[in-house]
Amino acid sequence: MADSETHRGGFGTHGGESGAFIERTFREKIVLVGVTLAGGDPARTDADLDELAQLIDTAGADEVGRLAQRRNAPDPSTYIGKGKVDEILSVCEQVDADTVVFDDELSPAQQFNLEKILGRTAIDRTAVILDIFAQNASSQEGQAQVELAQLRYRLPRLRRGRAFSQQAGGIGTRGPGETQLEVDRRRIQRRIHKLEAQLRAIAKNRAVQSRSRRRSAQSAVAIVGYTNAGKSRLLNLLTDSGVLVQNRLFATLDAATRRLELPGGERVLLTDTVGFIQKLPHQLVEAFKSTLDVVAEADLLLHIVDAAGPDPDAHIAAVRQVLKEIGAGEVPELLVYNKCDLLAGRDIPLGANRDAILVSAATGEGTDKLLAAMADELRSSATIFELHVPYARGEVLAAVQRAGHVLATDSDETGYRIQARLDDASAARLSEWVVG
Ligand SMILES: Nc1nc2c(ncn2[C@@H]2O[C@H](COP(=O)(O)OP(=O)(O)OP(=O)(O)O)[C@@H](O)[C@H]2O)c(=O)[nH]1
Ligand SMILES: [Mg+2]
Repeated sequence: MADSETHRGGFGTHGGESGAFIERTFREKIVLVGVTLAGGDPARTDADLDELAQLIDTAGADEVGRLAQRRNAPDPSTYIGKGKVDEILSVCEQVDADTVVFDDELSPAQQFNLEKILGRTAIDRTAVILDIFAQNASSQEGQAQVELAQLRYRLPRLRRGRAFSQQAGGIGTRGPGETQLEVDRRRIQRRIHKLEAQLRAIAKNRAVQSRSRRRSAQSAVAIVGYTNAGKSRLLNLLTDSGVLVQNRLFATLDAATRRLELPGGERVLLTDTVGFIQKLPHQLVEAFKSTLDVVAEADLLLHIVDAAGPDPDAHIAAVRQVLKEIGAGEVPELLVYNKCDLLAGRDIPLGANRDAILVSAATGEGTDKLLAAMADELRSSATIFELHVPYARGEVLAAVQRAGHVLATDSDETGYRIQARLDDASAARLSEWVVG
């Protein structure tokens, strides 16, 4: 049995104050653990662990071993089976690991039990991603968003006897009959409320700015995609900017907006955004919601895919999942395969996406086609139609809502009058109901 006193817990004595789950003063040795649940594919689990290794590296630590298990369902108390926990313990002892990282989110109880048995920090992918975000946040808003996400993750994981803060005295110290745990919870709650208020104020300010942009009638285009797909480099190329580009995950946390003129003279506002990933922690999605509003409110998305990446289709699916979560599932999207210069002779793994545009932000190849496609798309998606749908045809109303963006709905004696922005194909399908 390892001596639990020689290793800090993920939420132990150091966890609270520094905010980091992985130590930064030296490179921690980390064992990765993945589970393939019923119906899952072990090859997928292995690919996920490769990505987790990349996350660990970005967070400043080294993978020294990995274990995978197939299970029908997670074990409620230790996530993996008891036998596997013992196996992890012996691997950890062999390689003198500091921390064990699970690829899926652990419940607070699972985490507690695992740390007790393993005698070392046990954390999950979420904690690693939170760490990276914390390292990369530079703006006041980004820092507040990351801290909020961290505290919401930490709150249910606070433990008795493991102080969140060592500070004593002053406001917020323990009242009569109050345990240290209660004091810590209350302190975190207060901090959460303060951050929420701060973020609301920043978002309100931004909403005022974006309304004034709207009045200038420029189209808004947002660059979205998996982390490290080349979004920032493409923004730099298209707009001659100097946004930070790095071969690291989550280099960009703050949205950057630049003006861009399309070949036909149309002016658009192009915004680079935070990258997405599979199993993106919901705490982060929540905390970044106001920043991600630019995506939900955009007229068009450039969905950037790393053509040379390990599994473009899985990345596309993960990005679309997050887009749905942030209310941007219906925004028209141009699929753009980037880094085509790296494929040298190999086929581009387009799969079902034959219409995708191929570019290289490194060589500039394909960007003229991209600009032309953006102009086309904006023109077609900007057409506003008026439709008249009889009351009895509720399914047509639903079809309009699915097909486009409803701007206004009114009603008369016979039915609904709807103003909607539709693309050409949808307008053709609904032509029977179009009146103007
Ligand atoms: N060879 C090649 N490398 C590229 C291309 N586009 C981007 N890269 C490289 O890919 C890495 C990531 O690029 P970024 O532009 O920072 O990627 P991002 O999508 O903004 O990433 P995050 O902000 O971290 O989500 C950098 O090392 C870039 O130089 C490309 O077309 N070809
Ligand atoms: Mg970026």
